[in-house]
Amino acid sequence: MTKSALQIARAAYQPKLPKALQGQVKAVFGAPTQSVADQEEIKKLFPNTYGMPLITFEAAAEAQNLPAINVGVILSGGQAPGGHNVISGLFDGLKRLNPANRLYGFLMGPGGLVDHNYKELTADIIDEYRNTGGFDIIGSGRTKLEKVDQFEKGFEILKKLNIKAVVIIGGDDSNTNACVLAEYYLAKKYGIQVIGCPKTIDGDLKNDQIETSFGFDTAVKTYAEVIGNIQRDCNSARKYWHFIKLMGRSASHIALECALQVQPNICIISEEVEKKDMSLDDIVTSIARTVAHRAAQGLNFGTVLIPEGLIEFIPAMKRLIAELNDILARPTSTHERMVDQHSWLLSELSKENAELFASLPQNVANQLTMERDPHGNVQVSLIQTESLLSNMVARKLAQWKKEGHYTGKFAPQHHFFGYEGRCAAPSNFDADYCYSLGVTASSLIANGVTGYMASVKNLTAPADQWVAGGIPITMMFNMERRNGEMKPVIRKALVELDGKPFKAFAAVRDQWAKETAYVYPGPIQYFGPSEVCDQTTKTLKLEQE
Ligand code: FBP
Repeated sequence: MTKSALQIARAAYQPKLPKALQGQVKAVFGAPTQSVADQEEIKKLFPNTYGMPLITFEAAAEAQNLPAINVGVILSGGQAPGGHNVISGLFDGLKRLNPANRLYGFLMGPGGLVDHNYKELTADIIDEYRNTGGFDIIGSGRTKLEKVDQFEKGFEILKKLNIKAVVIIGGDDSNTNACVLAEYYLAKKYGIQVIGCPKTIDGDLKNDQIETSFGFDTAVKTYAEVIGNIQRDCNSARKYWHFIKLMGRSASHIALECALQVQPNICIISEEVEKKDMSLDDIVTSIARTVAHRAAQGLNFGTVLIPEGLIEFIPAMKRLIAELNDILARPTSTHERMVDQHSWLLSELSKENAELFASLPQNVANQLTMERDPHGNVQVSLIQTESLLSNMVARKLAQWKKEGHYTGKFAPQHHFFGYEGRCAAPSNFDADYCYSLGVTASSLIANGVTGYMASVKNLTAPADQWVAGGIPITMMFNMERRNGEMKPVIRKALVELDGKPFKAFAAVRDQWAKETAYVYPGPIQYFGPSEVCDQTTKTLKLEQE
């Protein structure tokens, strides 16, 4: 395989580890824990894994002398930079515990465990993937591990391969399911440990115990680089308004962090839109006002950052989507639907929803009615919010022009950044954090625990001062309604409007809207001065201040 010069040089990078993980490790067990809410219900659902203590790792003088074991690893959900380093850290940690330990990877996500697709990860394979982006070492998938027959199918192959522990690298749902699996195997006395690792570029798996999920750092730096380049282009040609949609499913952490890094003219935060009960027209009007204000200063250019999940946070759009879901799920003659679906839907919708539906550009109205997932829901991530907004802003400006309130030029460009950042070569932060998470997972396995998530804290300090340990997953649970049923889940972290990152943004955004205060972060640096290469995100810095 031909490799780039960076890949070759980067392969030799030795990730930094917390002091406690650099040699022999011992576990210090803290006091029993409780779930963040709904303690009684969660205790009942997890009688074997509830209340376990927090674990912190410290340097030890002596080795543990453990018998050889086999371990399995699974990558679950969307790619995030650093996944390969979690696996290489896990591999190195296991080999340090006992050179006869073996690691198996289940292929293409949790489905690999259920369908018995796996491969042994040997030193040669691991060496090919150190410090690289992507999940291609074993592939990933979105199969949910939640049913007893899947757990039993998994057990068959784990028993056959003599695997004593499985590490599941995933987001909030995958870690919730990891805990359900841990509880099941413990109740059945199958002797298999299950350990989770916090992954997702979305940054929404964080709480009092988990400071950040891995991958967020590299992904946002990659997007910020490209947005910075666009801003420089924009400030050079001075003729375009760039509407940039950013991945992140529901939470706006990615958009907010990019805004803090690049200082755009506008960044919409979905959580604020919901809190203020803003309508689509409110958002459009506020963008158009900024466009008009800049135009009056002769500045017919700018940048707008839009979080991927925005549509679902606009209360009126949410109501429209819910009604469309119901109408389209009804058995109706195909003839009625196909002849003039738009008029047919307008006649079926309630007055409020029909008005909103009629105001949408035709292509967006079509996306709302056609793109449905297997559960019958609109796939909001496929809606081109960036062109929806620019389209509606253009209409509003045209109206203002007619009325004599606006005289500028408005030429929009559209972008969507998501996949560009999910497999980027991990930044030093993600390379170090992920490798540390992997070694931490091996130490949790060595200590015989199950139902824990690997954790590394104190992340804004230099890596040797990071604190590694384990968090009982039940500690992060609360009960939430999912698909009509109350379920124990890890609470998804949305942008907090009283949190420091949002407040820092809100304090300066009016100035960024009027002036051209762009910052150009440039590409991630892997070699060079620490203040350039080892920066964490602004979100993490502000949150940990
Ligand atoms: P995870 O939550 O599984 O980490 O996935 C994150 C994500 O990249 C979201 O930002 C995005 O909405 C989604 O995955 C896209 O999914 P897919 O890869 O299936 O297109």
